[in-house]
Amino acid sequence: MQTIFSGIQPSGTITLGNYIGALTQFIELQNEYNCYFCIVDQHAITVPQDRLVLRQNIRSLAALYLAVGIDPDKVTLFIQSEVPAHAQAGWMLQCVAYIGELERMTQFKDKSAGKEAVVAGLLTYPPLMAADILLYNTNLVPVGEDQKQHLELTRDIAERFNKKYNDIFTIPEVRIPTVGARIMSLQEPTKKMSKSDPNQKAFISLLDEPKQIDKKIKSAVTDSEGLVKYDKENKPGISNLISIYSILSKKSIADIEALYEGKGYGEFKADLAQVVINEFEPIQKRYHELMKSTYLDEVLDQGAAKANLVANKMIKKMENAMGLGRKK
Ligand code: ATP
Ligand code: LTN
Repeated sequence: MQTIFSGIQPSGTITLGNYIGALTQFIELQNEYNCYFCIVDQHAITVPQDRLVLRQNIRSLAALYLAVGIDPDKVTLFIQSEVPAHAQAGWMLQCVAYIGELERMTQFKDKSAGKEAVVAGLLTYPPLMAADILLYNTNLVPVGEDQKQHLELTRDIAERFNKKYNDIFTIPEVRIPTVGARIMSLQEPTKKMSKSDPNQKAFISLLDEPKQIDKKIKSAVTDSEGLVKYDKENKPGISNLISIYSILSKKSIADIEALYEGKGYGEFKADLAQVVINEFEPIQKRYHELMKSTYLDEVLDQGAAKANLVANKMIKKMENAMGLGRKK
């Protein structure tokens, strides 16, 4: 059976973008692959976090993974910082990665732009991500479009290590969904929807109340044409909303355009809000039950135990390949 690894940062509450771009893929794949899904809290601290909020977001993300349908009997769900091998392998891979290639990463450029003091972790984020993936002999990494560049770098780092030291890493492939790989911000539809966007109106979170969802969709930026027509170049706002509608309702874009012919954005937006609310309602119900239970901790303990076992084997191989410590 082939192995899958993917991670989500507990940098806020997951958004409709994370749900469509990442989580729905995970649910589909868990039946056919040996899956590792990780709450990458060490990645989240590359930008400032409040410690109590971070703790809350970690737990909440774990509950949301389960609430959307991730089955802990099928997958290994764990918290990155509870598996020290990630930081250990991350360091070794920092000694393989070049500063030049790290500086070229768009995520680094975006997140460091305009900042006076940029922490080193923001630059060295990709070797840690490569460590996450390479520790588990991963074959496939399901992610949204924005992570493609990081995956290419992971492959380069793995190939470089294999050539320079010893051929121990599986070279992973990226898996990007054909639709919904890049859900856009509701306020700036040329920018991706992001859970850490300071503008709350720019994203829909999985835990938003029906009223908030309705309000956010109604105030989503569109255009003055009033035509429900998909045209990504010239009408990015309405096109983004049509994509969301299409993915969640499983109706084709053409069917949606036909359905709203001669009708304005108001009616379309009200219906879309209902589609999103209906999708989230059962998830939110399960989420609140899980947050109260001790089951969540059992799942995370078991996940960390399994991940530690597998990852430590790879650490030994890496240390042997590089000549660290004594032969084990
Ligand atoms: P942050 O705002 O902290 O950078 P984020 O919302 O961009 O967070 P991540 O935790 O970095 O989310 O990403 C988790 C997964 O969701 C990744 O696979 C990523 O590619 C995917 N993803 C993130 N944003 C979107 C989006 N707007 N559309 C589709 N997929 C997305
Ligand atoms: N960089 C990713 C989060 C992430 C990840 C991973 C994704 C960290 N480690 C390993 C896939 C595999 C992000 O910002 N979305």
